This record gives sequence, structure tokens and C-alpha cells, in this order.
Amino acid sequence: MTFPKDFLWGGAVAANQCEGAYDEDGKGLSTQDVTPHGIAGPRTAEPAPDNMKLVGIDFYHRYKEDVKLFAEMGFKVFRTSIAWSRIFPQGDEDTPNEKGLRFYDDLFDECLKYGMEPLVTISHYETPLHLSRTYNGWVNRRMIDFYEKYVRTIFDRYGKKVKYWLTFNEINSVLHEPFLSGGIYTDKEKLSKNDLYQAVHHELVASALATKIAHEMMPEAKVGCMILSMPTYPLTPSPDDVIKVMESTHMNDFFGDVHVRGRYPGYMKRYFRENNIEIQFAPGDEEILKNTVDFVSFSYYMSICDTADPAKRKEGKGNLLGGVPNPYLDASQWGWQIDPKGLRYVLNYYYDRYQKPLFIVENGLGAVDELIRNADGEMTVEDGYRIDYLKQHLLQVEEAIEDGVEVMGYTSWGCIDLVSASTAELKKRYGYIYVDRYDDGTGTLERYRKKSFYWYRDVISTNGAVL
Ligand code: BGP
Repeated sequence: MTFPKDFLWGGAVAANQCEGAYDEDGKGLSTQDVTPHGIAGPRTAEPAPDNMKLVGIDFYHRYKEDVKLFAEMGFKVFRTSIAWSRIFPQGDEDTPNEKGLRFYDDLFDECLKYGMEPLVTISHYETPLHLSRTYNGWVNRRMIDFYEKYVRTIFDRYGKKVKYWLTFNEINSVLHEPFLSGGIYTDKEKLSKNDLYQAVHHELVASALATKIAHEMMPEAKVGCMILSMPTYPLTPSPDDVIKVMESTHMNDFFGDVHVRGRYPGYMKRYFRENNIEIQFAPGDEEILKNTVDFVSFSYYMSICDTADPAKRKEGKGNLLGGVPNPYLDASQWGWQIDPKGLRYVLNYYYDRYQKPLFIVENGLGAVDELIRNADGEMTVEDGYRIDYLKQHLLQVEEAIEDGVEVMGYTSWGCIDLVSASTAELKKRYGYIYVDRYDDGTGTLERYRKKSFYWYRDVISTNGAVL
């Protein structure tokens, strides 16, 4: 039996992509409420009716039904995020919103009722909009104080219910999506590298501070960083391509390295020097950064290639990061290249680098699904393509465990259909559970079990033996 007996099988979502109820029970606006078109499209001044996230899949009102379905699949863990703007609607006020706090109390209780551990992302692309507009998000050092107040509040409230915490979703994505990831209001094109990396510094300090506070307030808690992983292969064996890949990989490894080693790596100091970037460290920052994480978590959807040859640098479509397409790989309907072996590779890579337990907290296939009535008269989706994708990836997780990598768990992304982060569409579906809701705003919001629902239930009940 390869998978450890306490392996944490489950699924993942984020508040802003499923909850809806964007202005209910005192919730303030978040950056997501003014981005109806995902990462590519323009922002709106006010929440616009075509923003699918305003209703999402109505998880806010239907979470009991959904958690019950997760329990039916046998989830040991459920990853979701807390919407910061439900707890502190503006972000900089003194008193939290009791109704927002109560919602997550109820949600976590519902999970625990079925023996499901909540795995909570503290900040998943949903900065309170007021903090973004007034302070320019993480460029401003005061964000550390607002975040500290928020984490103290939720640790105090949920410390007895939640053991696993992630400080920032895909923290490295701020380099590519400063607004959605870091609440930075300045247009990406006008943002200086200095401000961008100063924002990164503030997030890194905030993350280490949250880890320190978590350990003080909740001795049993396990805190992880969360990295958007995208293994990068050299396009050719040319040493120039290899060095190019080493350098571009450093730009992402920087985040994990600080979280695990507790200090800035030499290659980054060189990058700052050569790009005239001067990071302001406040007294005490170096000490705070020494509060390192208990585990390393990451999302994995695809690998990419890189090359030093400008003539070959045609960018492919990608999940926030571009990258050069790999001629050996097929792609999803959204152009994301499918590379199960890359998951074994990245698990080994991180484990060699960090020697920390690893948690795969996102992986999955976004596809167009067709709801049909099957021979038994049930409404379902025959998503063999999704089963195949997940199976191939899980077989590589098994390989990595055989390699000696310590893997804590696996939460596939979008275990129930939800709104896509990059495109804000509902037609890009990841779930084991189909949600009857469409991009024109129609649909009953009914839930239906897909074929993959039964498959994943069997994977979990046999602890991976059926793979
Ligand atoms: C990650 C995000 C998620 C999620 C996922 C799939 O980058 O952490 O929020 O959405 O990607 O991406 P998409 O929804 O764009 O298909």
C-alpha cells in the first residue's frame, strides 16, 4: 500500500469562486467583486451583473448540501478560504463582522460533523477592495498590520476547529497578477519593479508573522506556504537554455525558499542589485522571517518550457505564467499542457530542496462538460477524460511516495464546479459535482454527481488501491 494510512484525500475551493452572496450579512467588497472577466479583463467601478462570482454557485446558502456530498465521497479534508471582507468588510476597521465569523463557524462545524478536517487559505485572491483602493494593497506596509489583526481574529475564533492553515494562495502569482493576487491597485504596466518586490516583501513578512502567531496561539496548528508550481524544462539541451531555466525557476523558488529557510537567497540579492531594486526592511523583519512553515503546499496543473533563444520564445497560454509550449505534451481545451510526470518531478524537486512534508492542494482538469440523462435515468456527466487526467496524476503521486517523498495529502481543485479564476467562466468545470449554472446567469443551481464522483469515492475508500 503506497499511500500512507492517514493520507488526507479531499477537494479544494476558494470563497470568491463559489460562495456568491457578495454583499450579504455585512460582507464588504473584495477585489473579485469588480473583476467580472477574470485576470485578463478590465476592472469595473462597481460590481457588475455579468460578474459570475457575485452569485458563484451559491455555496454560501448551500454549503450543507455540498459538504454532505463531499462526505459521501469520503473526503478527509476540505480546503476552502475565508473571505477577508466577510470578517473585516473594509479591512482596516477595529471590530470584525460577527455574521461573517458565524458563517465559517457553521461551515467548519459542518465539515467536522463528517470527520472532515478544514484546510483554510487565509487569503485567496480576495483582498478587501477598500485596502486595495486606499492603500494600494501590499505595496503599503500597513497591510501587515491589517493582515495581523485578521489572522489573530480568525485564529482566536477557529483555533479549536481548524488545524491546517495556508497563509496566501499561490503567493508567487503576485509577480504576474498584482491586483488579484496582491490587491495592488496600480495598473500592472505602470507598477515599478521596486514597488512590486516591496509588496512581495510585505507578504513574506506577513506570512512569517502569521506562522509565528499561529504557533503561539494554536500549538497543534500546522501552517504551510502555498506556491503556484510550474516545473520549467529547458526547450533544448543547450547550456544557455539550462541556465535560463535555472534563472526563471529561481523567480518562483524565491517564495518557497524564504518560507522554508527563513532568509532571502543569494540569487535574489543579485537580481535586486542588477535591477536597481532596493527593498526596505523594517527593524525586526529579518527576525520575523525566521518563523518558517511546517509544510509546503502547492498547486500543480502543468509544466512549461523556457529558452534563451528569443526566436523560439513564443508564449503559450498558461495559468498566470506564460511559458513556451512543450512539443511533447497535449493540452486541455484552455491550452494548459497536461504533464502527469511533471507532478512526480516537482514533488521530488521540492522534497529534495526543502525536506518538508508536501501537500498538493490543487490539481485538476478544467473542461467543458455535458449534462446528460444516463440509462438509469440519472442526470450526470460522463467525464472519463477527467478521471483519466486525475488518475494519471495520482499514479505519479504514488511514484513520488515510492521515491521517498513525504506527501501529506491531495485536494483536487474545484471539487464542485465553480467560477474560474483566470477567465471568470462557469463553463470551465473541474468538479466531481456538476452545478446547473451557466455564464449567461441562468441555471437552477441544482447539483448532480458526475461519473468522476463515484470514481473518486472508490479511490478514497481504497486509499488509492484502485488506481
Ligand atoms: C489557481 C487558483 C485557483 C483556481 C485554479 C484553476 O491558479 O489558485 O483559484 O481557479 O488556478 O484556474 P482557473 O480557474 O483559471 O482554471
